[in-house]
Amino acid sequence: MITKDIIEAQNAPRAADLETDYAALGARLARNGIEIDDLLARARAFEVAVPSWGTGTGGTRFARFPGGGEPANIFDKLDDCGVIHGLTQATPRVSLHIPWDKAAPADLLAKAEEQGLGFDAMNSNTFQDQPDQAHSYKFGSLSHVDAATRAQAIEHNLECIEIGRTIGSKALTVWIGDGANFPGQTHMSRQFDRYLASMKEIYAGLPDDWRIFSEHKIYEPAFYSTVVQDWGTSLLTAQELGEKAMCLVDLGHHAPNVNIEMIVSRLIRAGKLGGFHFNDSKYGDDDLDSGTIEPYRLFLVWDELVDAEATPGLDLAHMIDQSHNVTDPIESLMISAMEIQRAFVQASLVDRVALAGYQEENDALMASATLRAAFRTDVEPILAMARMQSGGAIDPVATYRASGYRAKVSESRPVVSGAGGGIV
Ligand SMILES: [Mn+2]
Repeated sequence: MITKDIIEAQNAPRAADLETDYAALGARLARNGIEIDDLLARARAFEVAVPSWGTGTGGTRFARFPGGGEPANIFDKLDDCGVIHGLTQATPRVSLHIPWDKAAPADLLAKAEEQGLGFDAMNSNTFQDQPDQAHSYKFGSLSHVDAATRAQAIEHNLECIEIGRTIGSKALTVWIGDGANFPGQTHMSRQFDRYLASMKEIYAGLPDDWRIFSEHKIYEPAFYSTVVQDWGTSLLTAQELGEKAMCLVDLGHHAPNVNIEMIVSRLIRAGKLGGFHFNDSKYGDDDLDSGTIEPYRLFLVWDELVDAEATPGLDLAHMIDQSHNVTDPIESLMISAMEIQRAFVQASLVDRVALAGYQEENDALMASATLRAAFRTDVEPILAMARMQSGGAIDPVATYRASGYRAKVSESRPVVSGAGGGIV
């Protein structure tokens, strides 16, 4: 939808400045013994998945304010994801959510191929009721007191695996909203036992080359206790299920100020980190674009991920998971992909030999300064060069706006009602 001609026309007036900036940064890095082309190669190889549902406007419990030209179905969403990847060259895979994205597998594969995309982890949904389901999830799903409700939730997850198998996915992410709103409402231990028993049935349905990700979240929709509320519960789950079960850390699913980079480190140490969901927050949850509030924290998470990248068996699935309320979702997802990529490249700049030396000498000041020296480096020329060389846009947002994509799709996509709360 955004042709090579448009991208090239937008890149042309920016290319000379980019070459100048890239050469200047290369000379500066060379003085520190860093070869800029190595970082360029890393930037070009970087990938983060996009959630299909992120292409629509989110909302809060109070309202949703849809934009024009919102995707009406999974095929529109894949078109939008194709735009995001086409311009950033950083998001070649899309994570589907069932039942929102249910469609004939052959049609999904054909549309993905048309857009040059593949499929990432599947996401199940037992946190809301569907019109045709027999049992309500109002009081829980995989941990519900009623066996028939649990069976229905298990069956749904197994169906997600089946759909995923047909489109080349290799993982299932399970997040449940189960919990309690009042002290005494549930027996916390028995509720967790029921959850584990259900997860074991899902685990038994995993193909050999698949993994299951357990995603924790501190609160909401349950406001007193949540069954999988923290990384400890998630680790217990993954350890009890078996080697194909891993923990997935979502940046926004923690209390304010929690040291999330340390959680990453601990889960890597346990051999149980499966992936990461990127977003940002000022107070809680995952409603803001990656890197908008605490870019240094994003960098510190990546510092742990890069530090551990040579760990045997470490195979991480990274995805953007955020809600867009006041921006064009395509623009937010492109900006976020680039911010995540930026933190990855900055973390790749850390002088790990020097850092290890300062740590051995208990030189706290220089150890900290070593991290900040990498974080302060403006790596934008590397990111822009990576995009250009891969066929993307030097300036994705400017190119997207110049293309008139949103106005064009607004002509064919139906206007969406803003009534009611949104999916966040
Ligand atoms: Mn998430």
